[in-house]
Amino acid sequence: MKIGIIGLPQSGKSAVFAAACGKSETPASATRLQRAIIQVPDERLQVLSDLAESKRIVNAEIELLDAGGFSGSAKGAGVDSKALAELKQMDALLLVVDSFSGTREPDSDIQNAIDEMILNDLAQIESQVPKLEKVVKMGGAADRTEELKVLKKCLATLEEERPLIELSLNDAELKEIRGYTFLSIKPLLIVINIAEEKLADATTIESSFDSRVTPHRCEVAVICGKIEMELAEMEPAERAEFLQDLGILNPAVDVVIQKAYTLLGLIPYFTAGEMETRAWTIRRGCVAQKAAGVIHTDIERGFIRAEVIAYEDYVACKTHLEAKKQGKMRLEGKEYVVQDGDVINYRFNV
Ligand SMILES: Nc1nc2c(ncn2[C@@H]2O[C@H](COP(=O)(O)OP(=O)(O)OP(=O)(O)O)[C@@H](O)[C@H]2O)c(=O)[nH]1
Ligand SMILES: [Mg+2]
Repeated sequence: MKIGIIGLPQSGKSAVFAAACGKSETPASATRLQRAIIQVPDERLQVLSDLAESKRIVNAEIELLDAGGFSGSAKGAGVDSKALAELKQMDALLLVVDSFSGTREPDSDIQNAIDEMILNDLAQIESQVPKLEKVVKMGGAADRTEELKVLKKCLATLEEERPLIELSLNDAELKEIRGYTFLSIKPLLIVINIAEEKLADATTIESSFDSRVTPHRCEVAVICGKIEMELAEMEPAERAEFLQDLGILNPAVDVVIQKAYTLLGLIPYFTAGEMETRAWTIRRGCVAQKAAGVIHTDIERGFIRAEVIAYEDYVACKTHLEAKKQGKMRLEGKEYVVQDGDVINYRFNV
C-alpha cells in the first residue's frame, strides 16, 4: 500500500518524509522522487511481545513516496509529469500544508490542492468520454457501456467541483474506472505543518480543520516538521526526555503514519509467539481465511479454524493458555470478520 506526499514547494514535504523514515535530513534535490518503507508504530506490539517473550517485533509497513513535483497550486504551475504518473499509482495522498512560515493561507492551500486534483481528473474524463461514446456506439467485442455510465457519473461530480471520493461508488463501479487512477478518488490525509512556537496549540489547530474530516475519506493531522526531524535523529532516551518536555507521549509523525494506515482502509491483526510478535496487514472487513493468506497461502488453503483472542483479553489474561481457561479464546470459522488487534493462531492442514 502506497502513500504519496504532495504539497506546495517548501511546504515541508521532505521534512515529513524524513521524520517518517526516522531520518534527520531533507535531501538537497527538491525534485527527485524518494521512496521508503515505513514501519507503522503500534504500542500494542511491545506489550504483546513482553507477554509472549518474543525474540523480535515486526511492525506493519506502508510505502511512502516524496514526489516533489505536484505543486497543488490550481493554476497548474507546471505539474511534473513523471511525479504525476507516480502519484496516480498511489493508494492515498498525504498533503503537506505550510502553516509555519506565516506566509501562506492553509485553508486556501488545501482547497487549491483539491481543486487541482479535480481539474486533473476532469481533463482526463472530458477527453475520454467522447472517445468511449464512439466505441460504445460501434459496439465492439468488449462492452464498455458500464464504464461509460460510471465515467459520466464521475463527470457530473467533478463538474460540481466535488472530488470523486465523495461519490459513493460500489465495488463493481470502482472496478470499471480503476484503470484511470483518478487523483480525487484517493483518500486524503492533510498534514498541517506548524511552527515550533505553536506546538502547544496543536489540538486547537487540528480541530479548526474538523469540517474537512470525513471518516475513511479525509483526515487531518498537525505536526511540526522541524521538531519531528530533530526527534527522529535522537537516541531513545533523549527522545523520551524531549517528548516529556514538550508534554506529549509520542512523536506526531507516529500519529500521521497511523492515520495514513487507517485511511488506506487497513487494520492490523497480531500473531504472538516465542519467535516473534508481528502485525499483519489486512483490509477492514477481511475474513479469517483470507487474512490467513497474508501469512502464507498454505494456511489459507488448509484453513480449519482461527483461535482468536481480542487484544484486551490477551493483555488481561497474559497467556494463550489462561485466555483459553477463561473462555476468552474463540474458535472462529473462515467467514469470521477479523477485528483490529485480534491475536490469532491458525489451525490448518496441508
Ligand atoms: N520553522 C519550520 N521550518 C520548517 C518546518 N518544516 C519545514 N521547514 C523548513 O522549510 C523548508 C522546506 O522544507 P522541505 O521539507 O524541504 O519542504 P519541501 O516541501 O520538501 O520542499 P520542496 O521539495 O522544495 O518542494 C526547509 O528549510 C525546512 O527546514 C517546520 O515545521 N518549521
Ligand atoms: Mg522536498
